[in-house]
Amino acid sequence: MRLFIAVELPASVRAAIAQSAGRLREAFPRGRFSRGENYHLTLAFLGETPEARLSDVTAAMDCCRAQPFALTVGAVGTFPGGVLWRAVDGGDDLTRLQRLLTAALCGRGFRLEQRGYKPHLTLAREAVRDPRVPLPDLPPLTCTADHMTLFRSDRIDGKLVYTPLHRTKFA
Ligand code: 2AM
Repeated sequence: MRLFIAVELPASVRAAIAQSAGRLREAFPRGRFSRGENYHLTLAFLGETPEARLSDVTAAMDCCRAQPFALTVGAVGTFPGGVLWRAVDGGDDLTRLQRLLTAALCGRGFRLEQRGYKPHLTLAREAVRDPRVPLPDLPPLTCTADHMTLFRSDRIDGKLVYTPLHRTKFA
């Protein structure tokens, strides 16, 4: 199963982000825009993982001690290959949590990609910009991160479907 661990966002924030993605469509007339229900902030990407390792993943999550913290969804950016995203600022709390979780997973033998962590929410893939259209001014959005979730990712009838398997509360 293909797994990743992410901070889920409240439905109201997901709806506001979906609205902001709608406002970007003129500047990015081509692209596969994510479904609003799928917005999340990835902390660790495990990729293809045997089911027998699930308990090690959840144990790694549960050993991370964290307090709820504020997240701000801000600027729009792109990665090469057409990933369109909004940056997420979670300050030192987010950095600390991501490092704790990575260390807990690596300590249980998981191999994670060591590319630098750039907290973001993916709005679209294969997005192509129309340079004549200026980017709209998108107001920042804030919310509280109070848990992290282990998701299984499946492609069903061409759609990415994320199923929550385990949640660890921050308290
Ligand atoms: P992305 O949105 O930037 O593609 C589910 O696929 C989640 O895991 C997405 O948030 C995705 O980030 C992330 N992800 C996919 N492949 C990844 C990889 N090789 N390394 C890190 N994160 C990855």
